[in-house]
Amino acid sequence: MQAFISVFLAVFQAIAAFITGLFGTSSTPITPISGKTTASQSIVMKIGAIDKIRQFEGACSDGEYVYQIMIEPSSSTGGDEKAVVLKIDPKTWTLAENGRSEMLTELNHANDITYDPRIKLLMISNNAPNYTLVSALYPDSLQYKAGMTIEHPLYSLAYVDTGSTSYYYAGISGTYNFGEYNGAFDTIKTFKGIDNGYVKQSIETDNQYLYCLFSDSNCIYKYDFSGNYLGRCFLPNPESGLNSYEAEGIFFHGGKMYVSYNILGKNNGGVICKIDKIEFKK
Ligand SMILES: [Ca+2]
Repeated sequence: MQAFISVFLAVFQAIAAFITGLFGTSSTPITPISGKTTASQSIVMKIGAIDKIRQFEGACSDGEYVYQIMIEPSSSTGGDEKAVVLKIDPKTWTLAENGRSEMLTELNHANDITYDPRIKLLMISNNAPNYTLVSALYPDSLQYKAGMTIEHPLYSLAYVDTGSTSYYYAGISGTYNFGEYNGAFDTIKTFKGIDNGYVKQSIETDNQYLYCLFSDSNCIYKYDFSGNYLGRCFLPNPESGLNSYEAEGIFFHGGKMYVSYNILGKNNGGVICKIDKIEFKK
C-alpha cells in the first residue's frame, strides 16, 4: 500500500510539474526571509467594515488628505463590485468631514488609486472586469467624473513628477511588467518586472523610485525608472499573533511611506500602517 501511494504521488507530481510547465507558471516563488524582515511599522488607523463594504484596496495621498478604497466584493454582491472612497485626515487619522463617497459601481474592483496634482483629480485603476479603464474622481466631493479607456490593462497606478513628460507608472495586468505613460495615458515605454509569484497589488513612487506592493507574501519590490531592480523587503504583520493581513495599498505622505492592509476573514476592514523603518535587499 505504502509503495502504491509513493508511486501515485510521484506520478501526480510529475503530471502537476508538466502542467505547470505548459502554462508557464513554473517560476519558483522566492521564499520569504523568515523571521528576518527588514521593515518595522506601526498602525495609525483601523477601519471596520461598513455593512458589506469590507475589503481594503488601494490608497493614496494628495499631500493633505489620505484616500482609502474599500469595496463590497463580488462574493457579497453576487455580481458587480461596488467601491467607496474614504477621505481621511492624517493629522488625526479620522474620517474627514463628508469623507465617504457614495457607493460607486463605476469603479469596479478599484484596485489602486493615485492623485494627479496637474488636473487635481484622483485617478483609479478599475481592474476587474474593466482592466483598461482608468476612472477619475473629484477629491473634494468624492464624486465620479469620468472614465477613460487606455492601451494596457492595468491593476495599479501611480502619479510621478520627475520633471519630464511622464506622469504615470502602472502595473500591467496579466504580467509582472510596468508601463510608463504621459498625461494622456499614451504609452512612453514598458519594462519587465520580476515574476516573483506573489499577488500583484499596488504601485507608488516617491518621484525617485518605484515601489511595487505584493501580498501573499506581503512585500515591496523597488525599481528605478529605467526598470532596474534595486531590492525587496518583506513586511511584518501589523499585529503580532495574527497572520491574516493582505497588503493592498501603498502611498507616501509627509515624506513617510504607508502601507494599508486588508484584514482577511469574514468581517474584514483593515489597517493603515506607517512604515517606521525599511531596508531593501537583493
Ligand atoms: Ca487589491
